[in-house]
Amino acid sequence: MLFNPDVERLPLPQLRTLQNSRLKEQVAYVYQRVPFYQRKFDELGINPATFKGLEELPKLGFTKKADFRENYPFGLFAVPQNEVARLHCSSGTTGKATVVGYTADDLEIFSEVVARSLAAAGCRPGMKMHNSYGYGLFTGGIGIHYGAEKLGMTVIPVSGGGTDRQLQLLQDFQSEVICATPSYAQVLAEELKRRGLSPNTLSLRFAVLGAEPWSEAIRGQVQQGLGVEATNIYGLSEIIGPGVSQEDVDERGTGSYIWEDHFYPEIVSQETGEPVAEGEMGVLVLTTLTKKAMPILRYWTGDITNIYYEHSHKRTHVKMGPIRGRADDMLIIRGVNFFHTQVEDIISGLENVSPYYQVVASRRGSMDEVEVTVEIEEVLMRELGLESLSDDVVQQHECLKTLKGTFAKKIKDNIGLSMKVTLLGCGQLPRSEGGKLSRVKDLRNL
Ligand code: ADP
Ligand code: K
Repeated sequence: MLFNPDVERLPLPQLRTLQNSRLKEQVAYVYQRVPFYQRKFDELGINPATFKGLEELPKLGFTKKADFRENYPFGLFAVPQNEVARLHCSSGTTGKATVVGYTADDLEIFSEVVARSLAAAGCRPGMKMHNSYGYGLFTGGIGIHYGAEKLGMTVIPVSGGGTDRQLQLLQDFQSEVICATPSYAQVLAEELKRRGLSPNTLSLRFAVLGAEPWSEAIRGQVQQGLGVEATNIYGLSEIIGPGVSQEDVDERGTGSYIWEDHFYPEIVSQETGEPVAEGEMGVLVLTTLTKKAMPILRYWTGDITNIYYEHSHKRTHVKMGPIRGRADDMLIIRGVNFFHTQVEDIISGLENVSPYYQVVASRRGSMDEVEVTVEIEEVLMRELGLESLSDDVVQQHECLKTLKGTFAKKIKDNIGLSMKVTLLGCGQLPRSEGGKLSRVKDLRNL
């Protein structure tokens, strides 16, 4: 089901025309109303009256996280405070929290794009939505909530944490849909299994997962563990919140549609800031085409991905691949750049290891070191009669020694770096408590 088929299937030439006129309007609007953009455009010699639209977009420079911090709290707003219907803050994954604001019309757009996303994820009017995203200042919980209502769902605003209660509610209310971070969905799946309960005791059919990078391995675990079809939802507070892009349930693994009538995407080189060719990896840069309280032009998301068109599919809008990591999250180890998701890819190809892992970068002398810790599957642990693992125990078991060696070699071959590999027993790595799980620790500059 398409929530807004006219727009979601708008032929590309018409979509471009729409984007172009919206962009020109937006540029004139921010020039008039936001001193930050007025100064910027003056410096860059941009005249909104003669601005040509999309073809000149790259001339506008970037808006970065630091610009939000410097204009904290309301400096980037384009409307007087009494026209702001709601404020949110980003989680501040990197640095100080960012304040964002919405007019009543902006909130309508927010609900519209979330409703489109949920419909693409398989949700239908009348289905019950168990919303495990955190409610409060973050955009996740409330953003999903209103979008689900707009679609006509029954929303259960559970928020994050309290795994016991979550499972109880899932059983008692028999919700068809769950929204959560992928790491928390993993926790719920695992807990269900630990209790010896089959996913058939629940009525879940769809899971909508986002707010942090995740992999096909995690998708597999959640789908199997909760008995769902799991899709990706992507978004960020600076642009609107969740619902900037969404994977279609029938097109899983082929990327997430960006609702480009509202959010214009570009991919630029992380080093030069220049646009790259379609399909190539780089930093995702987003421009809001319709937002009024806090319009943002060319926001440097820091998220590394690619965008491409797949003309054979259900919608005309462009797709983005999974987020490969963050530009500022990239680790440079002994001159080699890498993302923890590369380690994740290797793990997903290994047998007998769980999708839980941790990457820790540290420094001994002037030497950067990386330690990768993975968990051994419960089945193998049971076969070996082991409760937990330590290095000594690993040395006593040929199959664990081999597994460790294979993993280390794959890392070396694929990433070009030697890393220390540690094997732990199932359940020995920390789990998400409802929020985000940090799988990477960089201890080098502490
Ligand atoms: P929150 O952290 O509360 O979700 P933010 O706006 O602070 O909200 O976070 C936005 C960032 O979260 C994005 O820039 C991206 O790095 C990450 N993110 C959001 N959704 C996804 C997703 N589906 N896959 C990967 N990363 C995501
Ligand atoms: K996030």
